[in-house]
Amino acid sequence: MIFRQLFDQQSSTYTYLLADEASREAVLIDPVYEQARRDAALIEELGLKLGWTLETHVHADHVTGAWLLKDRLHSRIAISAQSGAQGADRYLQDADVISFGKRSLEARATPGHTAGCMAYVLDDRMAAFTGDALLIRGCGRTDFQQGDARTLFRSVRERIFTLPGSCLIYPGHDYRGLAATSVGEEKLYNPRLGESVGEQDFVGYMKNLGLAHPKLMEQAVPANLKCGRPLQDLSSLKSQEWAPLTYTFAGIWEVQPNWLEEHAGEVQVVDVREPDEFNGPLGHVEGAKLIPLGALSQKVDALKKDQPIVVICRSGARSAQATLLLGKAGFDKVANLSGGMLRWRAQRFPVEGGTD
Ligand SMILES: N[C@@H](CCC(=O)N[C@@H](CS)C(=O)NCC(=O)O)C(=O)O
Ligand SMILES: [Fe+2]
Repeated sequence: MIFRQLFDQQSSTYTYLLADEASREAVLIDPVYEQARRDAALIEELGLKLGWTLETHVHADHVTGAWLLKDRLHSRIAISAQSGAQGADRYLQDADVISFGKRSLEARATPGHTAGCMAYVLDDRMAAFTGDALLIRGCGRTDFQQGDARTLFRSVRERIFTLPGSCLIYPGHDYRGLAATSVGEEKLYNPRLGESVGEQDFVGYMKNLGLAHPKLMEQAVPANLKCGRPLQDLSSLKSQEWAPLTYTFAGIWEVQPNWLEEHAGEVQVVDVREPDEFNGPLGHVEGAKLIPLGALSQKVDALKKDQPIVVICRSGARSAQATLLLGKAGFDKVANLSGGMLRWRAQRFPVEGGTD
C-alpha cells in the first residue's frame, strides 16, 4: 500500500494519503483547504486516482480541502451523516466501508469531540485514523460542536481501545510534532484516557482544560458544513494562468520547454547561472537576461512586475529557488523552466552560443 502523512503547519493538521499500489486508487483523509494544491500535485506525481476525500469530522480550526480537490481531481466527498454537513457525495454510517482498489477502510462512529466524529480503520487493523477523538497522549476538546466528555470516553474505550494493541494510531492533529502512536501505547500512557483513568476523572479533566476557542472557528465551521465550498469565485485564486503551468509537490510552478519555445518573446527569460556557464558549452536561450542566483535579490528592480518571468538554470534546481525568491519579492507570475538547459538541449530547442 502507498501511504503518506502530510502536515499543515498553520493548523497542525495531519492529512493522510492511502492508495492501493496496483490499481492506483487513492483516498485522502482530512485534506486542508490551503494545501489542496500540494495534495493534488502529490497525487498526480505518484500517478494516483483520488476516489474519495474522507472527513473525520466538521473541523473547527481549519477549512477542509475536500471541495477544491473534487473540483480539481473529480474526487467524491464522504463525511459522517451525523456531521450535519451539506454537499457531500456520501454520508457515512457506523461500520460503512470505503474501498480503494483492493484495500478498504471501515468507518467507526466515535462521537464526543463532535457529535459526528468518525475514525477510519484500515482493513488489516494495522492502522486507525482517529481524527480528534484520540490524539497522541491526548484527545480532542469537548466544549463545542455537541462535544461531550462522557461520550468521548466511551467512544475511545469501546471503539478504539478494542483494536489490537499494535494497531497504529494516526491522529488528526499534533501540536508537539509527534507523528503517530499505537493502541497499546495510549492504553498505558494516555494521561486522560489510559486504562487506569476512570470516566469521572476524565470528565473532570475535560471540564477544566481552559482552552481558548480556535482562532478560525467562526469561518471554519460554516465552511466545513458545506464541505469547504468557497464563497467567492475561484478565478480570483488562479493568478498563475498565463501559461499551462504545473505545480510540483515541492511547491514550484513549472513550465515545459515546448511552451517557452513558442512564447519566449512574450515573457522575461531570466537565466540564473554564472556567466561562465551562460557563455559555456550548454549555451543559453536567445533573449535570456543573465542574473546569477546570488545577485538576484539585489537586481529584482531590473525586472518588470506585469510581464511573466520564466527562470532558467542548468538543471532546474537553482531556478526553482529563484522562483521562490522572486515570489517573496512580490512577483506573482513566475515559473521555472522544467529540467533547465539540460532538458532544453536534450529536446533540441535552439540555443545561442554553446557547442554541439
Ligand atoms: N490554538 C488552536 C486551537 C486548536 C484546537 O482547539 N484544536 C482542537 C481540535 S479541532 C482540540 O481539540 N485541541 C485539543 C488540544 O489543544 O489539546 C487554534 O486556534 O486553532
Ligand atoms: Fe477538531
